[in-house]
Amino acid sequence: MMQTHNLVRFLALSGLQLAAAVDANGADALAKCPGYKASNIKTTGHGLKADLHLAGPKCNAYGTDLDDLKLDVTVETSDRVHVKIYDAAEHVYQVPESVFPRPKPAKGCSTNAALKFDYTENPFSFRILRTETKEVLFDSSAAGLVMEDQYLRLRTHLPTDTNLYGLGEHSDSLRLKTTNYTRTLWNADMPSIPNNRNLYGSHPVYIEHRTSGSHGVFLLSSNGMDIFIDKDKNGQYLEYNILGGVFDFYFMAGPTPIDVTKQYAEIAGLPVTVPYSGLGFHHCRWGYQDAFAVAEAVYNYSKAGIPLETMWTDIDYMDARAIFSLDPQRFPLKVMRELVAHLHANKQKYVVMVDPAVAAKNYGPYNNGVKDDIFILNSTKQTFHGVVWPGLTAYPDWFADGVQQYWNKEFAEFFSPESGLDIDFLWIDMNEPANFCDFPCLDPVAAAKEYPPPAPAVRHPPRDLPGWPCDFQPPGTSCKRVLSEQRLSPPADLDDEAKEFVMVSSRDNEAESSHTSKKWKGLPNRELISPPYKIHNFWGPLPHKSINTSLVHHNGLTLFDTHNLYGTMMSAASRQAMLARRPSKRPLVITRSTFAGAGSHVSHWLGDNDSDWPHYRWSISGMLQFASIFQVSMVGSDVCGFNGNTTEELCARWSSLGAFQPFYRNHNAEGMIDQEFYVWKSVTEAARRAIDIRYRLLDYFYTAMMRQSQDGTPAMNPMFYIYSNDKNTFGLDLQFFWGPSLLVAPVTEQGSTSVDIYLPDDIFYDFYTHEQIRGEGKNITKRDQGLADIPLFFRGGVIVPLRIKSAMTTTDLREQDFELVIPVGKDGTAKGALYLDDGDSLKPDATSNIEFEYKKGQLAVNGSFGYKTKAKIAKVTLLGVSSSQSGEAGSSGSITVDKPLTQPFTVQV
Ligand code: MIG
Repeated sequence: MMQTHNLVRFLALSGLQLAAAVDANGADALAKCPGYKASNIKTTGHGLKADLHLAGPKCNAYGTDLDDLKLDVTVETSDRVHVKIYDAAEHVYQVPESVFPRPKPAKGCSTNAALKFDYTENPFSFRILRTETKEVLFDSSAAGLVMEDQYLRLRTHLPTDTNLYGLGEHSDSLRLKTTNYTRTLWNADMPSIPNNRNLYGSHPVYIEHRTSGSHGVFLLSSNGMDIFIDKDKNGQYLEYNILGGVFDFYFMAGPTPIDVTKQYAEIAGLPVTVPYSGLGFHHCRWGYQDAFAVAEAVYNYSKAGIPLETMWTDIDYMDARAIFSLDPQRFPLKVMRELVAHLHANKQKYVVMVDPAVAAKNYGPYNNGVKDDIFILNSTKQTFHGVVWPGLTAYPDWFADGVQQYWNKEFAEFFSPESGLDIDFLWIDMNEPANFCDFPCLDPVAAAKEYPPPAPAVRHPPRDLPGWPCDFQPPGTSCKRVLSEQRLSPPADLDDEAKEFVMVSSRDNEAESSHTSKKWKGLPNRELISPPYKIHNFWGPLPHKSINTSLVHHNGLTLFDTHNLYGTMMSAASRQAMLARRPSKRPLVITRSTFAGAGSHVSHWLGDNDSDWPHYRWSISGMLQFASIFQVSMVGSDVCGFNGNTTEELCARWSSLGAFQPFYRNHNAEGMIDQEFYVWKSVTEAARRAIDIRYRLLDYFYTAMMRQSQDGTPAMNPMFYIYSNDKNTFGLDLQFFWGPSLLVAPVTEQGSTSVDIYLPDDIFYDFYTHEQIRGEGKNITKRDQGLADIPLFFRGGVIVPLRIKSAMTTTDLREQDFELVIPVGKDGTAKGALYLDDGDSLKPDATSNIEFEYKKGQLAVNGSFGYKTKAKIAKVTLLGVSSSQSGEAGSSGSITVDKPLTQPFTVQV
């Protein structure tokens, strides 16, 4: 198997690589680096400008020292300072504005700035302080500044064992280790997502949380880097070691972790809105042999009474693994159209995978790409070839002129509702970009020989598919199979104009400077394959398992500089291609590779985990880093585990935990035992119960997700986001808040039926029994948690709207009435919100923003009520009501009401 083969190779390579990273010559030279001296210092209305020149002879530790630098400090908002150090000529690579639009500074804010910039002239270093308390948050004097063409170093002092979060993508603890810990950012196809390694995405942002407050630091750089977090005789530090680019820092003032998260959204963009139905349960697996196997799984889900919202198909559907093609025998077009039509008729959705790499063979998508000149070219201006699933492949160059039109056109054709595969959402993979042709990949044609692997035979014997229309049955079954020509009437709304539609981003995408200009294009004469400084890339050489870093984009940038952007650029292009087919609908695009800001285009799943207990636990910190820190709000792990065989117990536990990830999808690797939720009785039971709870709470969670898309308030909360003064919460990453109220604390150990749960000093209510539990800043133990149980608690003070009954699809769910649960807080009050719209319009024309407030026995419902729904509030349940209300301290009570969600009202409860 692929995975085992990869693993052996990794180990060999990473050993080599680690040795190389501690390059004695470079390290010696580094000690002699001169640092910089600031001159020509000018304060400006909103900051400061200066020149930086080397303060002594060049050290040329891992490249050539740059001499003529500029320092540019801008107080951009009252909470944000931008510090940029770059070459005066501006030839050094910077992340293109088309990929990462820069935030606009607010006007007139420097007077009340929460952060202050301070500096030392010679040797130059700078500090960021909290204006009010003078507390130093960042101090670059911990080591001399080094800025070379192939290496940058900057080190900040930090308090000992401070609380750091972020710097992903990683599978480590949410709170980062502070001793001998390295985070490497270099996007990579990384089976089994091991700890302490670079994974699929790069997000060079961290939150530092102190009892005195939280702040954030974002380094806008797409170059490969190592971030060392360690301590020496001078104390704790964090050090950036970067392969190029400039120092482009944004400091965010907080002072709460949620503030930092919101401030980061102002820089990296707000996460895209997700369709309501996207929050339903998804099922996928790699290895369904034909369309009928897919249909069978859909049927079995419904037979088992497990609500399946969206069915997915992996690369199996492709003809010899070539994107934009269907296997004519196993997944023929007519059958696939029947499948999708049937799903749609049942209010279900369908998704398939698209990889970036296009099969280099005589077929439309390749021929068009060559003709349109949108593939990455090699040094002789021929199409560059690597090897992915279909064998020899070409890679779209997301910087090429016309690449968006090309991608739109292929999508419009292959995913045409009239004549193709009418998918609802999209899955994109392998966009690090991945390449099976091992570095140096001298003979891709030979390397492609093993690919594509032979397709499995069409399944025999034919079997009936109960629950599916007769004309969908596999050939040879008792049912007479007549495929109707056109089950779906062609949608009227997709006219030619719509096909041409290209979405204009709501943030200004400034056009790049002309292709001939050298601005930000990268310095010439660099070592683009094996630069002198070696980052701790798990795969060793930078291009290994990916494509050559010396390749040059159509606009002159090198892959060496842009490697970490590839997945996000594919994400943006794919979102636009989905919008071009359906301009008015919110796309849901799930990508593997990401860079900072990806959340403003797409959503993410955590990649190829293993079906084991550690990966089940790590799924929580993996999810929280994306949802709560990186502003990729929609994220989740492969439920039940991907690589390796899952177990009944693990799958049952994960089916419950997964229901409290934003993105909830069961996914499995090829060749592993089946793990559909209906395979085991206990898992069926666990999944049904978890989905029932998730769906009843879906509007509560949707409200939180929509809020995150509006103002950056995270829908998912690590414990320390809510209890930021309670030190005991800072390291917790096995329990978390799903939305503002619901505390989720799953059983985390194999064979266990109990879990210790930390309850801060606050009031909680058991979700199931409504029992009030006074948190005392210590652990409680929940026992007797069977395979279908997951401990859940309401947090006092947050009103939660629930649908009274769940349903088999989210479409039907939206018809159900609401119950309002009012878990009264410590101060005897509670507040909450409910957002309503049609669930899938890009720009809904009617919305409701309803606010609930409970005080002294009265519930007030106010806000705006633009969205028309028949669902009403039918029940109000008060938890923890005081003796004046019910005569019994701590008791709960429900009342029946009949209140339409069309206007404000108050009720006595
Ligand atoms: O080389 O498409 O992460 O979810 O099932 C493996 C097959 C390619 C990796 C994805 C995984 C997917 C698999 N893909």
